Amino acid sequence: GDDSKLPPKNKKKGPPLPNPALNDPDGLASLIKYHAKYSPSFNPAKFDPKQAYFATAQSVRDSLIHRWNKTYKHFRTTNAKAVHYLSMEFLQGRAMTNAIGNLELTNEYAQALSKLGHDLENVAEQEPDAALGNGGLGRLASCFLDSLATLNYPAWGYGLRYKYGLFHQEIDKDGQHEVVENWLEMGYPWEIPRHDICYPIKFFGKTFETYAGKKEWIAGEDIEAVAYDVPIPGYKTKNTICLRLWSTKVSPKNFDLEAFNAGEYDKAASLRNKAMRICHVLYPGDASTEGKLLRLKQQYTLCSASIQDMIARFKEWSGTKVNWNDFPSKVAIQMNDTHPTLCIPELMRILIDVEGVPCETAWDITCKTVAYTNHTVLPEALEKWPLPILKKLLPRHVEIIEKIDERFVKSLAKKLSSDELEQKVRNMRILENVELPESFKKEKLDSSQSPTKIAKTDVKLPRGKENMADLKAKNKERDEARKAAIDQGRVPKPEVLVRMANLSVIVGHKVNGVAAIHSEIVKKDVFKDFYQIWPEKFQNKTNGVTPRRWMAYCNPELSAVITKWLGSQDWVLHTELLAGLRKHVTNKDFLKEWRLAKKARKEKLAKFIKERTGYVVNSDSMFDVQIKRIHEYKRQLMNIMGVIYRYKKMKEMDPKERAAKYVPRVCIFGGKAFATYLNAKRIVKLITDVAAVVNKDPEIGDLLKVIFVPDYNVSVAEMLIPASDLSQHISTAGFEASGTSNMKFVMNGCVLIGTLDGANVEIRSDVGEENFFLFGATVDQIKAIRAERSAGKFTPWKGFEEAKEFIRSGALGDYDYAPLLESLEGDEGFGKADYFLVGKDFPAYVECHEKVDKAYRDQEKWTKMSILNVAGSSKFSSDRTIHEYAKEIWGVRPSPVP
Ligand code: B1N
Repeated sequence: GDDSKLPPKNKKKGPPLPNPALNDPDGLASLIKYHAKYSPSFNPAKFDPKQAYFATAQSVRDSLIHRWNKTYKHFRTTNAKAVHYLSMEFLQGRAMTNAIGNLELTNEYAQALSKLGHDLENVAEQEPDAALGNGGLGRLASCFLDSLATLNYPAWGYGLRYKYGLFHQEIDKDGQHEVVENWLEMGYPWEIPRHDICYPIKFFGKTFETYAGKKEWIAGEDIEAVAYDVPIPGYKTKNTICLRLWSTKVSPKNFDLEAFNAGEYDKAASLRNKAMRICHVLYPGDASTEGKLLRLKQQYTLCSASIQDMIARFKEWSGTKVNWNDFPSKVAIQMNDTHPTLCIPELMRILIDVEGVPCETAWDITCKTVAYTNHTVLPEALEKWPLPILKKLLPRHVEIIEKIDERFVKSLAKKLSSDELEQKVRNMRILENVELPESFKKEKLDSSQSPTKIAKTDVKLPRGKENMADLKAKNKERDEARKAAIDQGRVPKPEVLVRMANLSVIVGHKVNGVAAIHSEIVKKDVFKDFYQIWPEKFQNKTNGVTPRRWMAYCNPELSAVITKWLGSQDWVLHTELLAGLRKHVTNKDFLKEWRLAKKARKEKLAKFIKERTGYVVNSDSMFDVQIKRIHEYKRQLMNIMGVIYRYKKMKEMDPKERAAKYVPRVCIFGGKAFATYLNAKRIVKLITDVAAVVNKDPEIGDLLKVIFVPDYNVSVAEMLIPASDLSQHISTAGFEASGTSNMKFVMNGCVLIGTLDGANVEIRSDVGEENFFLFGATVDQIKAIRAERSAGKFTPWKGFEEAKEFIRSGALGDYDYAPLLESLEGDEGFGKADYFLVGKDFPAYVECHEKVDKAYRDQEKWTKMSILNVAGSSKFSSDRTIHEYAKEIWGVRPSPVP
C-alpha cells in the first residue's frame, strides 16, 4: 500500500462516529475517512479513486437510509394511497452525483474530497452504471422515480435485480461484440439487502377445487424472492422513496441435503442454480421454449413478489380490520408496458384463493387498481405467450385468464351489433386462435335483436355497402376453407396465444400512450376496437425526463448560465420558468456566456472521444449526434448514408467550393444492437467502416469526421447530450412511440432534426417551428407511399442510389453489406422493399441537412435557436408527466415528510 494516499489520521479523537447529520465539509470528510477505514470490501491501506468512491458512497448511503426510514414512517402514519410502478427495466445509470445533488451537498462533498486529496467528478466516474434496462422504457422508469420522490408522492418502484445488466458493447474490426456487464462485481453500495423481506414464488404443478371458485394450487417448483432496496432521494425534499428489486434464491427446504451428503454435488445444487438463473440476465432471447419459460418466470417473479408485498403492507397498515374493498383506495399499480401483466391474475389469485374474497369482488378490486402504459406499436413487440407454456408454468393463472376472457366475450355480445360481433370478438378477446364458445353463440343471437349503441367513430365505412357485403362473403368463405383444412389435418392448427396487451386493456382502468401522436395511434389503430367500447379508458401521458440528472447534474456549465440569467435555481423544480430565458435572447453577453458553456462541454467530449476511440475531433466543429438503440425504424442507416453522400459530394468539389458549402461537422453515433438483430449489427459495422475511411482522408480534414462511441449507456449520454449542437430523431413517422433523448437534447440547448414522430411533434410546437429542422413523410402519407412502392411506382433519387453504390463498391473494405442493402430494395417482401422508407425520405433529409449547414454558419442565430430550445422545453420535465399520472390515473397526492 502507498501510505501517502491514506486519509489524514484523526489522532486525538479516534475513529469519528458516522453521523449523517454532519453535513459540513469537515464532517463529511471524517465520514468518508471512517468508511474508508471501517467498511469492509476494500484494502484500507490504499485510498485510490475507486476506494474514495466506495467510501464516499457509503457516507451518502447513511444519509439516504436516514431519510428513507423517516419517509416510510411518515407514509405509514398517514397511510395515504401509494402508486406502485412495476417495470421489468430500470435504467438507473450512476447514483452518486445524483444523490449528492439531490441532498444539496455537492459543494460540501467536493470540498470534503478535496481535503482528502480527491476530485469529486473523478471519484464519481469510478461508479459503474446500473444498466438494468435496454433503452427508453427503462430510463423512463428511472426518471419517474426521481420525480415521484421529488414531488413527495407516496410511491414504490418494483423491478428485478439482474446479476448481469445490459451487455457491454465492444467494437472491433468485425463490428459489435457483447460482453457480460458485471455491475455487481465490486458490490453495489446503493442497495440494502433485505433478508427480512422474502416471499415464496411458485411455478408449475396442479390446481385443486376447494369450494365455490376457490382453488388450491400445489406447485411443482418453488423458489424465494428476496428484496434489495435502493433508496431514491428526492430533490430539495426529505422524501426518499424505495426502488425494490427482487433477487431469486432457492428456498432452504429445497436444498437436496441427501444428494449432497451422497457426494452428488451437482444434483444438490441444481435447484439452487435453477432459482438463481431467473435473475441472471436482463431479457434473455425468447426464441426457444426454454427461453420463453425463463422470461415468463422473470415476469411472474416480479409480479408475484410485488403483489405479495403490497398485500402484506395493506394488511399490516389496515390494522385489525382488513376491508378488501379499500384496497384500490390505498394501492395504485402502473404496469410499464405489458411485461408485468401477470400481476393481474396474481392479484386475483391471492384475493380469491388465499384471502377468500369473492370472485366478483376480486375482479372489481383488480380493475380499479391496475393501469397500463403502452410504449410501442411495433407488432413484434406486442407480447403474446403460447397458452400451453403459460398453462404449464402457471396453471391457476391460466384458469383466471380464461375466466376473464370468457366474461369479456360475453360482455361484448351485449355491446356490439351482430354483424360486426364475430370479427371483433376474435380481435379483442385475450385468447387468439380459439373457437368461439357455444354459450357465446347463444348470447350472440339474443343480442342481435337489440344491439346496444356504440361510439360514433365506428360508422365510417371505407367502401360502398355492396362492396362490404361482398367482402364479408369472401371472408366467410376463406374462414370456412381454413377451418376445413385444419379439421382435415392438412394445415397445422394455429397455436393458441395469450395476448397480454388485450388482457391489460380489458382489466386496466386506464390505458395510456406516451406522446400525443402515439396515443392517437393507440386509439385509432392498435386498440381501435377497444377505444370504441371504452373511450373513457384511453389517455395520453407525454413522456418526460428529470431536469435534475439531464440538466443540473450533467450540464453544470449551462445550468450556471441559466441560473444566473433567471436569477435563481428554481427552474430545476419549476421548468416553466425556463421560458424567462426568451427575454434575454437579444443580450450579447448572455449569448456569449451561453456559447462558452456549450464550448466547455464540447471540449470535454472531444477529450472523451479521443480516450474512447483514438480519433481527434475539433471542438469548433458542429457536433451532430444520434444516440439510441440501433433499430431499422430509427434509421441510423439513413443517417450514415447521408454522411456517405456528403463525403462523396465533398470529394467531387475543389477545396474552396467544399468549404463554402459545408460547415465542419463531427457526426457522432452511439447505441447497442440486440445480439441477434443482424441488420442492426450490420449498421454498426457500416458506421465504423465509414469512420475508418473518412477520418483518415487528409483532403477532408476537419470538414467531416465520423465517430462511433462504443458502449453507449446512461453515463455516455450524460457526456454527449450537453456537448451536442444538432441531434437526430429521424424515425419513420408512426414508429417511435415518443423518444425521450429528444427531450434531453432540447433541455441542453441542442437543435433537433427530425420527422413528425413521437414527442418530436410536441417539441417542435413548443420550441417553435423555426427552431426545429423538419423533414420527411407524415404518418398519414405512409400507407399510400407503401402502396405506391408495391405497385412498382417508386423511383429512388439518384443520390440515394449513389450512396448505396458506394457501400456496394468495396470502398469500405470487404464486409458483405448485400443483406443490409437488400432491405432497401425490391417491391415487396418481409424485411425488403425499404419498409422504413429510407429511400423515400432521403432527398428531403439531405436537403434539410443543407439548411442546417447554412443555419450553423450564423453562430449568433444558432445560439438563439439553442436558447429558444431550452426556453421551450418546460413541458418535457418528468415532473409534469408524474403530476398528470398522479391526478388523472393513480389518484395519489403529495405527502411531504414534515
Ligand atoms: O419506450 C420509450 C419511448 O420513448 C420509445 O419511443 C419506445 O420505443 C420505448 C420490449 C420495449 N417501447 N417498447 C419498448 C422495451 C423492452 C422490451 O422488452 C419493448 N421500449 C419502448 C419510453 O416510453
